[in-house]
Amino acid sequence: LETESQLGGALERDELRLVYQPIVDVHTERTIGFEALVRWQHPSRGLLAPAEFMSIAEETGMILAIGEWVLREALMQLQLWRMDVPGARDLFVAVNLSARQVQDPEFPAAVARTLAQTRAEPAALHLELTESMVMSRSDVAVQNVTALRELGVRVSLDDFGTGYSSLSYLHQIPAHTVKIDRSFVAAIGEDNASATSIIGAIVGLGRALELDVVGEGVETPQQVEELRRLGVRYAQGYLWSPPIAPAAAQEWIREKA
Ligand code: G
Ligand code: G
Ligand code: MN
Ligand code: NA
Repeated sequence: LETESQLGGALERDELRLVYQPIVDVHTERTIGFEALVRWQHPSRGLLAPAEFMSIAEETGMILAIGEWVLREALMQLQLWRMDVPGARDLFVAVNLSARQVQDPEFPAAVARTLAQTRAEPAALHLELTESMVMSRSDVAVQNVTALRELGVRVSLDDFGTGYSSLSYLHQIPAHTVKIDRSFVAAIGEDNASATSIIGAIVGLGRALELDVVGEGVETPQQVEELRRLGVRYAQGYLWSPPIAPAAAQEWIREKA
């Protein structure tokens, strides 16, 4: 309860932060974009990860205001980098959505407004959603995703392969990118033939449906070697970098974008 009332004031007190994890092309090893991840600089408990406050944010509905802040902050940051940092011109930023945002009929209009206000290029914004946020075809979520696509925004299916009906989900949601869940990547090298087969099958789907494929949670050179062999083009993970603060990301762009 205390956390709940404190979270209520976190936006006004400017306590939220974004950290950025590079997403790389596994052939060139160049950074092509960043996933933005929210943190709460709590007045007494230090820097909190989403696991410690996002469920409260969801339950109370504060997630809508937080989500708007995240979107605006990520796009403002991207614009600063694109204007000022050599190598940043073609970067994208990927923002995670919550179920409430995806189900909100006003969401596409809010995204359009934020894009206009920040003058960000729609294609430089990737919105990540998960299967559980988009349950049925009649859902407003499907209409929202279609409207977002029409704005020129790019849609990523996060944690792909872990839902109970990934194939029907892929059929319902017109996405640009699938992000292979890190559990499949972690299983590489653990003598797990099925993980390799599943990743290979996702790559095949990606080719057939013209989707970009990103491997998540890459921690070892062996894992990225196997992803390359399987035809996965993009990846992120601790092998390259954990999520980092904006100043460190800016240095990263100078060197690696
Ligand atoms: O950064 P970390 O690995 O702790 O993130 C844990 C989870 O929190 C991830 O599943 C991620 O998708 C989610 N998350 C991180 N940032 C945001 C955000 O800005 N909005 C939403 N809705 N979820 C986020
Ligand atoms: O669910 P989503 O894919 O949005 O989650 C992103 C989360 O994964 C972030 O909390 C981030 O800190 C975490 N993450 C990023 N790279 C790695 C990695 O290489 N290994 C592990 N275990 N977690 C990672
Ligand atoms: Mn994500
Ligand atoms: Na994921």
